[in-house]
Amino acid sequence: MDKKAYDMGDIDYHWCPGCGNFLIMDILKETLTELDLKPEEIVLVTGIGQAAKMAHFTKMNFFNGLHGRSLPVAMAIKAVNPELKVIVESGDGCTYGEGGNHLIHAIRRNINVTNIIHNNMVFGLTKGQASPTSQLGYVTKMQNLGVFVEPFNPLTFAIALNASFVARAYCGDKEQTKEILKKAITHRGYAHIDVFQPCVTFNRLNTYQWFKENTYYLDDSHDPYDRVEAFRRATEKGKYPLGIFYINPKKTFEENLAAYRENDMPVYKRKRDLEKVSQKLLSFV
Ligand SMILES: Cc1ncc(C[n+]2csc(CCOP(=O)(O)OP(=O)(O)O)c2C)c(N)n1
Ligand code: SF4
Ligand SMILES: [Mg+2]
Repeated sequence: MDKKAYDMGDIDYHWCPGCGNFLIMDILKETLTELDLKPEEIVLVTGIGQAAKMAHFTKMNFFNGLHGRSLPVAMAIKAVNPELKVIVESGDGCTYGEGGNHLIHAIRRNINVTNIIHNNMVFGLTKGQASPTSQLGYVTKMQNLGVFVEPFNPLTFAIALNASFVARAYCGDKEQTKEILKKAITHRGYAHIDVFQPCVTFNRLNTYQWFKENTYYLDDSHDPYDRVEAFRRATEKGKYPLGIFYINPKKTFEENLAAYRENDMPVYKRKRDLEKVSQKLLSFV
């Protein structure tokens, strides 16, 4: 596979110069190239926001949905065609704010998708309001006395829901993020990757330098199959650990669906007797 296969060619990228979204896009393209996944084998499902625009800037199947509503779309795609590799991708506001309820149930159902959250700790597209992950005391034009709500912790949240795969990365570290993404994309089941991403225009607190100085990597002594330990690491005060916190192999949503219990042929490929289906539907009226 050639990385250029995911390029849109000569297009305008509606992101600010220096935005961390460029790095995430590049890392994702390289990860997919190294995994030898063809653009036609992938569907990128996004919500609304700066992060979500990535669907317009990469060459692969995509669905750019409503704010916070990417996961139900991803679930429907997997239900109809489990053979597709579905990557969900959006911002911290879209995923943890507007889409919070969908997130709970996508994790519980264990839909076999990779969920990449560009966590810039701000609402970028709408010009810099606080998001669920903004830090305490963070001052914006809207929160002019500083944020007084404790930030949402996506990792403890996902581990508490017994998610199948939970990780955190920083887009300034290309090789490490690529390795985490490779493991997440090849993982069978819901994989949650919160990716720290500087917003150079609206977040002057959590800068490239800040992320560098305030993160470190989990080492080999961390056992990702130990849920209590994963939870403990995700609640650490001070510097933020990066890496794979938790892995919990279990049956996926698709495997649990009645349609796939005895037949793994994607539903969309199956022949339907439309007469029979409509008779059955009419019998409910
Ligand atoms: C239901 C709904 N609420 C609010 C909005 C307005 N809105 C669009 S993008 C956005 C914030 C996006 O922030 P985030 O998801 O963190 O993405 P970023 O732009 O930071 O990448 C908001 C509030 C909307 N489009 N739909
Ligand atoms: S406003 Fe922030 S998140 Fe949006 S493109 Fe600019 S730097 Fe990136
Ligand atoms: Mg954001």
